[in-house]
Amino acid sequence: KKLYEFQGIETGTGKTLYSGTVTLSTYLSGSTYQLYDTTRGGHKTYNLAGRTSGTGTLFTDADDVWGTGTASSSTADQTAAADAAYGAQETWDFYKNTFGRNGIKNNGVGAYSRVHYGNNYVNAFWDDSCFCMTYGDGSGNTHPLTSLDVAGHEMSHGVTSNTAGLNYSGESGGLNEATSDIFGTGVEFYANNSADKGDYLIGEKININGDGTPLRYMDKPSKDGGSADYWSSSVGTKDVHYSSGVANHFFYLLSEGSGAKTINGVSYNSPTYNGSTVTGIGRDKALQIWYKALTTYMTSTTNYKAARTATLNAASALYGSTSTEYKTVAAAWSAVNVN
Ligand code: ASN
Ligand code: ZN
Ligand code: CA
Repeated sequence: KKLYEFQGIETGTGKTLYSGTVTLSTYLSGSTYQLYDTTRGGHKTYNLAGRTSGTGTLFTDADDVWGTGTASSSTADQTAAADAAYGAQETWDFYKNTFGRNGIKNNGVGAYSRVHYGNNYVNAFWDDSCFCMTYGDGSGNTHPLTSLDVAGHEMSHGVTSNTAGLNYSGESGGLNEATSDIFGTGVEFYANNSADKGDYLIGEKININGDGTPLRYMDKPSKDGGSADYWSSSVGTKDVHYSSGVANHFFYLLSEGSGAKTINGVSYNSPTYNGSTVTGIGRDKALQIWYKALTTYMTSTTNYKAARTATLNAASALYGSTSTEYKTVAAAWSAVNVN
């Protein structure tokens, strides 16, 4: 008999589908490794193995190497789990190191993730009631919705719920969705992963349309066939994933400016409503402004007009009311017809 059972933090290897080989913070209990990150609020990753309810089974492993890096339709597959655990890890680190936020509730407590939800399930979702993240395996059960931007998008719904609480309908719903696209994109750039480089596209890795095109485009949201590039009085009647376009476009313009630009090999061309030219202030400052607006000035009923005021207040608090940053916030909103 051994004197005691070793327990403790380990550094495992994740062979992900979308982000290459990454390190994962794991936990060794006896001779079994667990997909349990005690360094980030105790985040655990569970296997639903095709079920649509319950917590599932904690992923465990004998050698601390998770997944194969190849799509598999097996319900025991660890690859989707490696992507989900990596997404949770990077999202935690993004919020901590960018904004000083300690987890979704800012109380140091991690959420948990569930993968292999249902059969051919083409979505991912955050649920406030379980404080958990769930990922389907996509069509054919071979391209799970576990990319970094989707993970960051979904967990950011938890941040919005615990801060501004933007109602998930009408213009506030569009702002809620845009907040998730903005911070999901923030996570993707933050991770600086060579296999999943930062871009202003949402879901470009998960082949959700079957032809390799992204789910959404922040530089020109209408490229998805449904999203609004500009505010109009009827924008709040659209689905929240389309009315979000106005704020996604604002965020792109504030960060990168109008016109043509190539970033990490992706080409963008962002138009303006009023024909103006906007010069971006950079993504880092744009993220700080959106986060301060979300956590300090927005409420459950904030609409586009109020979001303009909230971000101007944030820019004023962070950079001053005569700053270039403040002026660019005003110009970027005007460029998406929010005045
Ligand atoms: N993926 C969708 C979203 O985050 C799922 C949903 O809750 N409607 O918006
Ligand atoms: Zn969403
Ligand atoms: Ca992306």
